[in-house]
Amino acid sequence: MNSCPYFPSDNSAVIKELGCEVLLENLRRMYLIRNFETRAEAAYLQGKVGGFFHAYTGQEAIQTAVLQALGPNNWFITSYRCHALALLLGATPNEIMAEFYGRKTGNALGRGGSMHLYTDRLLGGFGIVGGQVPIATGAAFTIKYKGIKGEVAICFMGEGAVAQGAFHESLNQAALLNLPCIYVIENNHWGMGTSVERAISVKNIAKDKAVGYGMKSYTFNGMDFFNCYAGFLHAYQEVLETGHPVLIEAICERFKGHSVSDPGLYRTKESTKKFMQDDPILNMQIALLEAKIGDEETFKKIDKAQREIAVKSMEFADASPWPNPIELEDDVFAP
Ligand SMILES: Cc1ncc(C[n+]2csc(CCOP(=O)(O)OP(=O)(O)O)c2C)c(N)n1
Repeated sequence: MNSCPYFPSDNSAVIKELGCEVLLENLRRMYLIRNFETRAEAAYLQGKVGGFFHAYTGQEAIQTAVLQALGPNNWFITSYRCHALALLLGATPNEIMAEFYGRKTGNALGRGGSMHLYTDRLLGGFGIVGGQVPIATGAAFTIKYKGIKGEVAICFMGEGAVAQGAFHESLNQAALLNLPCIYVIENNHWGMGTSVERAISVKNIAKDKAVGYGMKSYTFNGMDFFNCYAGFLHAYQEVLETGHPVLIEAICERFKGHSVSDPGLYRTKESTKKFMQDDPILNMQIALLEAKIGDEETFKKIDKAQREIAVKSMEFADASPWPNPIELEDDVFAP
């Protein structure tokens, strides 16, 4: 088990800094992600969605906090678990759901499916474990090479990616060349059905790995929006100031199976029930109630409105046309 202390943060300072409206907007975003994933998974089970499907359910606090701390004007990249990041970066629920359904109105014109979503700042979701890490390093190189100020590249990956050679080469190069990159390991303890203890040789992943690259590292509570926000803001300001990359580990739980087809037999029902009590959305609501921001009624309304958006996106996708097979090779650059 990871024994690294979390980045020190203070809820009341974050509440004071962000204020009521911004905090409720972040809660809304988390509810949108949760509801969207739930409905999309239902659509998958109805046979409407082809290919793979990996929900971000349970991990919402991390990327929501990142967007609040960094703003959208940076370069983002992640693994196949990419629905939340696309939503946070402005891809509409309609276009994402239509992509899942393989429709022409989809985010990638119905050609990519659930693992390959894009926005003008999201360089994609990637199906090859660790495949996104060198690309993030390249984006950080571009920022430095062009002398762009006030931007970083931020790369999300699961803890499984840490064992890949691409991770090692990328972090070594980023540290060597002083590239403004934030590498984020979302440690949800499982790479498909393999536990982190069986896959990674060190316990405190960010702390123990970062030493080998001469990088700073931080460990966040990935189930806590406030801790993630304070930590990511600190790391962002540090990278902007120093130009040096950092390695972050956000410890979290994925509430669903690895993908929709994973029954999760490697975890007991009791352990799943237990860790699901540490829910990032409920955690945020408790903190907001303590600060006298919103009430149960407000939260219910937010949840319902996001549910309706998700349901509407299913209707939109259902009513959308299929792509024309003749256009299949348009925009394909490789021979
Ligand atoms: C190079 C490579 N090896 C194996 C796979 C098969 N695979 C897909 S997801 C996965 C687990 C990755 O787990 P992790 O990086 O912890 O991310 P998480 O799914 O937990 O977000 C594996 C082994 C793959 N896609 N790419």
